[in-house]
Amino acid sequence: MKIPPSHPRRESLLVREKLIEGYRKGLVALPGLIAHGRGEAFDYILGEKTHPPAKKAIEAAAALLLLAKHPVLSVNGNTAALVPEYIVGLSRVTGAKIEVNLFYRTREREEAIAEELKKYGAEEVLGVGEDASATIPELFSERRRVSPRGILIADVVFVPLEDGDRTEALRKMGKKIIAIDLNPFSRTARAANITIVDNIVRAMPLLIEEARRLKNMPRRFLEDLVNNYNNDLVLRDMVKIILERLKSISENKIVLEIP
Ligand code: PTJ
Repeated sequence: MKIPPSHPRRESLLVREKLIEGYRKGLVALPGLIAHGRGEAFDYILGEKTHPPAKKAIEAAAALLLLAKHPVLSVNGNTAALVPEYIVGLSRVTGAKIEVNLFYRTREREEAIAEELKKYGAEEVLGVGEDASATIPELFSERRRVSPRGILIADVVFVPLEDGDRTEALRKMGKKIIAIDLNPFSRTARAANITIVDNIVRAMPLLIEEARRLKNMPRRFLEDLVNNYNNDLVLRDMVKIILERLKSISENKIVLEIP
C-alpha cells in the first residue's frame, strides 16, 4: 500500500504495513495484529516518544545483558517482523544467543522466523523444531518449549512483546527478565526485572546504542547501574506520565492533531 509522505500518521502506518507483510510471509500470528493494536493505543497515549523512565530502563537493560553469562534474546512473530536487524545487532554487541519462542507455535512459523533472522545475518537461531526439547516447569502454553542450549540455561532473558505467564515462570526459575511492553499495567511489565515501556521499533536502536556505549565500561560500573535500578519506580513514573498527559489533554494544554 502507498502511504503519502505527508500523511500525519505515516510512521505508524508504515509499522502496520511491516506487520501485515510479516503476516503474509508467515512470521506473524493473526492475534499478533491484535496485540499490536493494543500496543498502538498505549503508544498514542504516550505521545509516541521514548520517555526518560524508558531511557533509564534501556540503560539498565543494556548493562544487565552485558553482565550476563548466558544472555538469550527470545523472538516471537511480531518482533521478527518489526525489528529483525536490531535483534541480530543486539546479539552481536552483547554476545546474546537468539531463540525463537512462540505462543502460537507451528513448525512453519519457527522456520520462517529463523530464516528471516538469518537473512539479517544471524548465524545461529535456537528453538526451532527438535532443538526446543526442554520444558519450562509450571507453564502450559507452547511457550514452555525451549532450547537446552538457550533459554533453559540462560541467566538473563530478553522478552519483547510477551504474554505474562512465561515471564512469571522464568522468574521462578531464577532468571532475570528484560521486557519491552508499551502497556505498563501488563503482567509481563509487572513481573519483569526491567521493563522498557516503549515501542519496540524505537527502543531497539536505543538499546543497541546503549550496549555499545557501556561495553567498555568497568564491570563495577555496570553492576551499580543494575543494582540502583528500581523497576517499580520506573513503572510508576510511566503511569504518572500517562496521567499527566491525559490531564493536559483534558485541560486543552496539549492540542492533539486531527488525524
Ligand atoms: O508470535 P507469537 O505466537 O509468540 O505471538 C505473539 C503475541 C504478541 C501475539 C503474543 O505474545 C500475545 O498474545 O501477546 P499479548 O498478551 O497480546 O501481549 C503483547 C504485549 O505487547 C501487549 O501488552 C502490547 O501492549 C505490547 N505491544 C504490542 N505491540 C508493541 C508492544 N509493545 C511494544 N512495542 C510494540 N510495537
